[in-house]
Amino acid sequence: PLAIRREDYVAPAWWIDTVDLTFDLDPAKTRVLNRMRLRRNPDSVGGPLRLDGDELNLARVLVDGQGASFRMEAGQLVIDNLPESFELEIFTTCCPVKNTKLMGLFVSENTFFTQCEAEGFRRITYFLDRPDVMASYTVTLRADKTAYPVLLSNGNLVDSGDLPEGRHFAKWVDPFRKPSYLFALVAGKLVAREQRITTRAGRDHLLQVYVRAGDLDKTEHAMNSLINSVLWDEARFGLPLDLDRFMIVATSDFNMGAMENKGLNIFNTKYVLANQATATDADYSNIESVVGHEYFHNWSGDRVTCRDWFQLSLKEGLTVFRDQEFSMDLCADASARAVKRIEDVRVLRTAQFPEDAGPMAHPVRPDSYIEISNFYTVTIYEKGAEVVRMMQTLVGRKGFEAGITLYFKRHDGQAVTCDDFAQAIADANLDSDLSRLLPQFKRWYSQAGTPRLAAHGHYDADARTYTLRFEQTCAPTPGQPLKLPFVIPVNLGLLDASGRELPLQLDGAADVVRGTRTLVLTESAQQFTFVGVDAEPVPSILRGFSAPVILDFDYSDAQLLTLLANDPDPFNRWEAGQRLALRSALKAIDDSAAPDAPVLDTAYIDAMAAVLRNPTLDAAFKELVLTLPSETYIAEQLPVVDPQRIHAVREAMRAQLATALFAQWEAAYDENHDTGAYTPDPRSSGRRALAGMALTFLCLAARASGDTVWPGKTLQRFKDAGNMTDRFNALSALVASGHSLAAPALARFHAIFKDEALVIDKWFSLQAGSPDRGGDVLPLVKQLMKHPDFSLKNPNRARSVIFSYCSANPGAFHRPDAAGYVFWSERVCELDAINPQVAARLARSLDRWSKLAEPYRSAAREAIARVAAKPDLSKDTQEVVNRALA
Ligand code: B3K
Ligand code: ZN
Repeated sequence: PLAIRREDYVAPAWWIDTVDLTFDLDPAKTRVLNRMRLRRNPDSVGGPLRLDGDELNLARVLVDGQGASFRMEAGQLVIDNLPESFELEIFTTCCPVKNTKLMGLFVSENTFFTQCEAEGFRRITYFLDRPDVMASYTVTLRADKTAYPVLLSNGNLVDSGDLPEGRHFAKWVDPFRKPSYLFALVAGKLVAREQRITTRAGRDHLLQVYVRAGDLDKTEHAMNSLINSVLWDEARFGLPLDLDRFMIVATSDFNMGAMENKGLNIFNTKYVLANQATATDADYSNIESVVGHEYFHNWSGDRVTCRDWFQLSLKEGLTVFRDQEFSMDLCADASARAVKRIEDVRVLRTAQFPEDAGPMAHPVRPDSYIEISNFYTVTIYEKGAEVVRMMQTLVGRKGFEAGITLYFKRHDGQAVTCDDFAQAIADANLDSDLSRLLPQFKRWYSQAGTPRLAAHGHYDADARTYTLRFEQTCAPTPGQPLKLPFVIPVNLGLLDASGRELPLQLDGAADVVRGTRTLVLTESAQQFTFVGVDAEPVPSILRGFSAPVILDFDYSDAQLLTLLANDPDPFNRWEAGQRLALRSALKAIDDSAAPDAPVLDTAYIDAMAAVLRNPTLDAAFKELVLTLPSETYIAEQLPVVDPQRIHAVREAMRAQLATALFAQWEAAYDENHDTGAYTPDPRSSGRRALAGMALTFLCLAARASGDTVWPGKTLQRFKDAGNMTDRFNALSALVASGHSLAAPALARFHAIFKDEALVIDKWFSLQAGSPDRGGDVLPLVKQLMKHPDFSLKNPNRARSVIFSYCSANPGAFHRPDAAGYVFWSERVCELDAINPQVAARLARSLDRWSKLAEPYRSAAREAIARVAAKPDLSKDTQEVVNRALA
């Protein structure tokens, strides 16, 4: 397959002004009548009309009402010799019930849904299926009234009524021009939770959340999240809801989380449905983020969209940043905000940093792709959000809001580029560092790879100065051997030895800052000298994770303990604990001479005990501090990775924490397990998280000591729990400790929730992700795939078993006998024939194969090569495995 390159962008030869679609919906054969008005783009190089199409049956093409001659070329419908402007009518059919790719028009549980981003609209009709072609849509849906009572599309319902033979119709008009990827329709038996709201601008809106009839009692949280999103975007950025009616519809068959179709967001049920009996605190919080995310796209994506798919982060990075800010602003206090920030950074460092160091590394604005679906990545989304966040750091919160206002004023209704975005933020802040450094700042868009920032401190007692020297480097990535220096905002504070914040005065500058100061790095090497420093300070560098870089600083253990105990910046306080744990882990992994020696030293254990006992710290923060760096994160720090060794060392650390802190875990459980009537707010969910962690460690300790009290209590907790969070945490504690009570608890859990698909996903995923003991997880996973509830066709279910094993359970997946890799290659091939997007995502779980130690490395390579050799592999999976082997 051919690579598409960013440099090759050319404006479309034709514009489509209006689209009038009529659907006769039938699962086996849906008829689509597409009538469009087109005109030549005078600013283009010209050429024939080339319309994209995929798996369509073409019946008729009329130009201005006359049969027209056309040809098919590489799947495109090509028409020559067209007038300057004309009406084009195309009649096609497609087969939604056979659409297992879930792109275009598909059927899920007898309901029609669409997914068009990025290139799914061409599976519905022939079209200029590219985001810079924006048209006005009128859509008429016709279907059997009993089977499909609800008929939805974008915009406003302008007409509806009955048709002969038990059929009916609905006609929708979208008041906004949009690219084809934002088109949507839904038809089926659904019910809606409805809410009318009046916004501060004084406009009335109808909000609706559509679900299957039995799920209405799980829509309150999604609705509240939607209301909060509408109010927040208006209050924080002055961006109002621009539609009379805003709809969310849930489907259980969906490739990703959700989709921001104009006025008709379609969601994976996982990010809509929640009540306290079926959803965990994490589910509640994800629903809030995803509902917010899709709603915020209404401006950052829909009103202003991408010129081409290389600009994907224009809408995704910005919208992730917006949903992060939304969740942060909903937090009641600074501690909850810090917890949210730590969680976001953890995702970035455990998923995006490895991507940036692996075969799929690409810039936030990529230069080429074979299949765009492969580029809905943590780099485009999460790193893209960090790039936007750095802009905010450089221009300040108010300046950033002014930049956003200018961006939407300048580009409303347009399809634009990442350059246009950065330019607008800079132009609204002409005397900022961002404006001064804009071309260099934009290297964050063009250069892939995670920069490494090495810092060295030098204290001069005679001069009473402290000098910090920074050196930045960035390793080569595919196609980019050499990198130029980035603009790196470094938030910094200095503490004295007792942990008090020092005033910061830069040499030669008059101003003194108390607390955090932002240093802006631009050179490969740079130094900053602080004056009036009475004793060697402890530097707190990169507070709040002010830039997506790897910071190397040769902290002493004592300095890290000082930061852990005192840093007023909660992010760096947490980070100090992570560094200490990581240091011990790396030392133990290296030290094969003493495989059974304790990994964690007394100072660390004492510090953790102090954190657990500290009455001024929130439970949520304690839970994060006590969570050891993940196996994936530890692996990233090593040049050669032995996954079994990492797993063994991390498990030993957990066993040590369990036993050494037994009394503290008991206290933590006693103090936090009763959270009263269920609410998913950060404070009480933090307490549930810490109580859950305590149970896990208490059961682990029981495993070592033979104690039966805590496993028994845990089982009782599992039975009595008043909400899914407590119930699932108790179940996980039994499973994670490998206790014999886990089996009956799992059986009971299945029996209670057999009709709740999302809970059954948790049941599968917990087992496939359970800690390996002597290679027992792979046989279990194979067993689970034979369970009557398992299905490869449902992406959530496939992910709950296969991804939980291959991507989230390294200690079980990387087997010396290579059976994990064989299993992986078989599943990738099987899935590829059903759903290439899901297969290609799974294919990425071996991204980091070349770092593996033998025998893993050769076996993994062999497995990837086996996938690559499969005939008829989708271009999605081909791109992933070929890059892995390159
Ligand atoms: N924009 C969609 C993602 C579409 C993925 C297509 N393969 C969801 C989101 O980011 O909000
Ligand atoms: Zn998005």
